[in-house]
Amino acid sequence: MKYLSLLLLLAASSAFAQPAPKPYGPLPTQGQLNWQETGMYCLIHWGPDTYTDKEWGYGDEDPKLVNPSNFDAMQIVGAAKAGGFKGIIVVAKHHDGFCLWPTKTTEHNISKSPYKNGKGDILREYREACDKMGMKMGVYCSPWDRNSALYGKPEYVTEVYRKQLKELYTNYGPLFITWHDGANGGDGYYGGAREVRKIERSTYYGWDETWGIARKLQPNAVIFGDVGPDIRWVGNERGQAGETSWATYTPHAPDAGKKPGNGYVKDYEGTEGHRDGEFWMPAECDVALRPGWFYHKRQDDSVKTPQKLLSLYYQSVGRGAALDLGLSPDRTGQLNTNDVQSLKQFGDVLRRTFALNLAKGATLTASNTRGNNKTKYGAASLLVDSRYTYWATDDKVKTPELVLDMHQPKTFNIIRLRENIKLGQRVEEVAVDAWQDGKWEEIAKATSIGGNRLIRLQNDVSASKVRLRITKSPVCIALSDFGLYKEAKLNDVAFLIDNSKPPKF
Ligand code: FUL
Repeated sequence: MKYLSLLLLLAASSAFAQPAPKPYGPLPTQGQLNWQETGMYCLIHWGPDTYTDKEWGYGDEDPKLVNPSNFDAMQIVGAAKAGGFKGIIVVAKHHDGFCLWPTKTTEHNISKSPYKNGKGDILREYREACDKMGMKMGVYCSPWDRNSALYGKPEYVTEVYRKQLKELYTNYGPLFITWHDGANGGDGYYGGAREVRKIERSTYYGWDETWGIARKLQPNAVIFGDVGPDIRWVGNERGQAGETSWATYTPHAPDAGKKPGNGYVKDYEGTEGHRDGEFWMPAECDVALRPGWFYHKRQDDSVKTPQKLLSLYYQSVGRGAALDLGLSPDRTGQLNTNDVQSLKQFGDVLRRTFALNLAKGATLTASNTRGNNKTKYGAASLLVDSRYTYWATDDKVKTPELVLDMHQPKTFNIIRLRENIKLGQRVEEVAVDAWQDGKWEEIAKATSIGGNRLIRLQNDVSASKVRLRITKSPVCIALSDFGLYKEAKLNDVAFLIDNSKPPKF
């Protein structure tokens, strides 16, 4: 008896002594982890272009044009929330230079419009709506400014652009992202000069210093730019990350060497990222709900359908990237009902689909558990709703297997896998099998697991046993999630909406 307790004690202490797996490659910052959990947000374009029916204003638009009859931030933010989005990015200034907040840096702002007799502040209204609805907020302030007479001179950067960012970072509460687009320089009004002004994209804005302002004033915000430094552009505006998409990336700015910088970049490499990338810099997929980023009446019938949004969701969020969906309020200052309806149906399908993980309650048998310590590293963590509890294997075990016995047949068509990315992106390839007619049949394969990987099967699979095989990983695994889901049918959702009965979960 004495020996038995001693043995048990030894076994337990050696198991607990087993250190956590060593992190692999570049790791996310806290801001990047928050961003990964945010997953989906909307980018809201509204301003002079809404009234001139353009996509890029020249910079000479009369502020009086911006005169919404019924601007309603709650309607817009509420529609985004109903779509399952967790935050919004407000385009506070687009290339035309018009500022939606009463900035001290230029006269070309909302206080010169008739809106609220010059006392309006669109940013403040969005902030209040976000707070009321539990939504996150971010800002987009275009570096290119076709209105400013100073654009092209160093003073534009020091006296206008950076001061605008300071105002936005100081007066509108905590921001989760600051978004810096890559369209830079060209013809414009420029205070009446009406000429072409070219700048050196990678050096003109002094990005290191400019981003330093965000780091100081909004330490939890991530910075999005063509090539980071925190979040990279996916390289297209179709909302699609690569089938293989690494969170790691090495930007190619020739002047800045390998340092992240908003300079020249091989955009197309943003789609897949780099397996051996030097930085943790996952992709954001931006795509508009309509053909354009701004509202155009003629596009009222071209709003992306919930089905289309769903496939974009799997091609962005499902590949470890984020979905940044463009919304375009109209001239009244609200979203068109077609947009609202599509968002709502999309959100309902997502909520209903992911409400139930069919793998819950399964008996799990793993081929290996780190230090045999099931409490700390056991596969049961995969079914716990946390992105950071995880199943880990011994250092030398890089291709383990896991069998899930669900005890009765379950029908699914979505498989979800996530790694504990606090330990880096480790797993390169996996395969999933289903027990069919007395044998294992491969039903799916996937690459680059990372923070989120959704596999949408062509057909439903019914099985009582499922097997996960990690087929390629340079190091031992640290997997945090395994889920099986059955996608809700859009028709069911539409039916519920028609009857004004929100689905119950
Ligand atoms: C681009 C801009 O040129 C477009 O107008 C839009 O704002 C898009 C989201 O970013 O760089």
